[in-house]
Amino acid sequence: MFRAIRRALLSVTDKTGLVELARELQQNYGVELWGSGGTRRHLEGAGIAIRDLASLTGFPEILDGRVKTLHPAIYAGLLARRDKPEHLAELTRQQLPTIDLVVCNLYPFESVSNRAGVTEEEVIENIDIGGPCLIRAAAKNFDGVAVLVEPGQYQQFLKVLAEHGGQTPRDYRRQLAAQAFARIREYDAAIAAWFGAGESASQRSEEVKQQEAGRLTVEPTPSEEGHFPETFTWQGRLVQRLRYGENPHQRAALYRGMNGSGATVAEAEQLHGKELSYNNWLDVDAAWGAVQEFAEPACVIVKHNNPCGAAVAARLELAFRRAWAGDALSAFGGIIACNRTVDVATASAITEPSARRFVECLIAPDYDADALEMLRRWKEHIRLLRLRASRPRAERASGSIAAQALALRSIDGGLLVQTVDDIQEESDSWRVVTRRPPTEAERAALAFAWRVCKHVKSNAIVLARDGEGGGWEVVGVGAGQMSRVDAVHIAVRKAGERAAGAVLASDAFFPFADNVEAAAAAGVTAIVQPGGSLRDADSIAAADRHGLAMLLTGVRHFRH
Ligand code: 93A
Repeated sequence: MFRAIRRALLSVTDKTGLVELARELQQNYGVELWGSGGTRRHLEGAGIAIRDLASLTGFPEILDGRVKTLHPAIYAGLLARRDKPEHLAELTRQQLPTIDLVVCNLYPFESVSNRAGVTEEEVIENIDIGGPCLIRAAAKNFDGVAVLVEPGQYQQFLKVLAEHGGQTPRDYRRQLAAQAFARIREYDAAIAAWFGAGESASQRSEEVKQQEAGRLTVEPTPSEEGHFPETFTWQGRLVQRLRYGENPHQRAALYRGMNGSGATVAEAEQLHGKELSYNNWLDVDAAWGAVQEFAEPACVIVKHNNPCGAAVAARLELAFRRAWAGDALSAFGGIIACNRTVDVATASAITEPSARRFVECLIAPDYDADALEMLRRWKEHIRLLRLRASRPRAERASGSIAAQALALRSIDGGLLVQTVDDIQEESDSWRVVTRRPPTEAERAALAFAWRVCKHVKSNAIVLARDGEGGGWEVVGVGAGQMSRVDAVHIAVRKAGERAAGAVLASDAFFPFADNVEAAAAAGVTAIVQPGGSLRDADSIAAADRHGLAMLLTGVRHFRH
């Protein structure tokens, strides 16, 4: 059955898209709007007429807003059955209106309770009582009432209204009710989890715990090493409803694996700044993974999931300066990861006014108090993250899949699961294949370039060289190219004059000698690559012709 919307009750914490929705409801369909305090003020501020619920209930909001909408006058209008004349007659007797639409999203319990340093009182105050009641009442009575529980639903709702002359079909309202109850279940689960319900860990089997940690459930027997089980379950807990996904029209959320080790990126503590976006999380993950490659003070700057700068130096400040200088144009608006406590010297370098830097996020194991203060004062929005420990290396010796960290990615209708790319490599065992062996300095620079290259999307080429006063730095990156030689050309162009005397790392073998020719023409002196091409001999001959040193790793680092 189709139903028109004459009266709507609006009560939302997340005001995204509210003005547009309210305006369209009012102007196109003549809907009468009623709102709770903050929602009403927000709409009035945008010049939209909306009635005060107090004029319906005859009761003001009390107890600091703990009681705003909890009133029989509202619930009668929501719960009255439209198909029962007695119900409607009763409303008339009591002089109460029916309410046909509820737009309500809840206090942000999930994000507040996950915030670092939050107090118990703050968490408790963010348990929404009235909102879930409104939503449940509207959803129960979906036969007559429509309910929207998040801004992502508004557009489709307006489309449905437009298609049906301002009415909603029953099956659509039923669908909305299902979404509403699912949202309530999710919200209540987060609250119950915070209170510790169902957390009697000692009672749970090891198998269940592993499952919850996002690990495989089966401990393979020796004969089955490398075996993946028949079913795979990953469970996570909502950390953050993201404002949107990769693009504003996509919806998104971040989940954290159950029983986290405290050392994963999803568990990083945010100390300052705006909420991280979907793309921020991806880039923070990429930057953190890359900087963990290094034992010495190191800094990696990521843009669009690829390192654009990286450096290792005696001090973090120098590493930062060199990482930034590696490609200052690309670094603007980037994500910075450090593997040392951010000190005042580093914070001063990041914030120095003459450099006019713009940084989206910074992640580090910690911050000195003054450095943190300096960064906070520098930019209101810069997202500062702390992740004290890095993920422990997989226990390779056991060879068991269950003991290793896994990387999960989705494809249409499926999940791809692999162990993470954390093979231990010793550059000493790389094979020299050219007449000229690398110098010690070249070998060290190659080892640095190779580690960065592992974190660059394929086809990946990294040019690096030693820094003044020690350490190494990236001078050019060619990332995500469909042909390897294009990646070489891009890395060389990025490096400019600094390509001469640099070393080159390639994440996979050279299919043709043109890569080596291009590198040699730019002045590259040494190359590291996995080897394994049918035409390795051609590449090696080209290197010999130009006096380059070449090392083969026997290990490939594709990153797709
Ligand atoms: O504190 S409450 O649990 N008590 C209520 O009666 C109530 N009614 C709606 N919170 C209540 N709400 C919530 O207030 C809604 O779920 C919404 O998130 C928020 C909107 O408040 P305002 O319109 O004042 O910004």
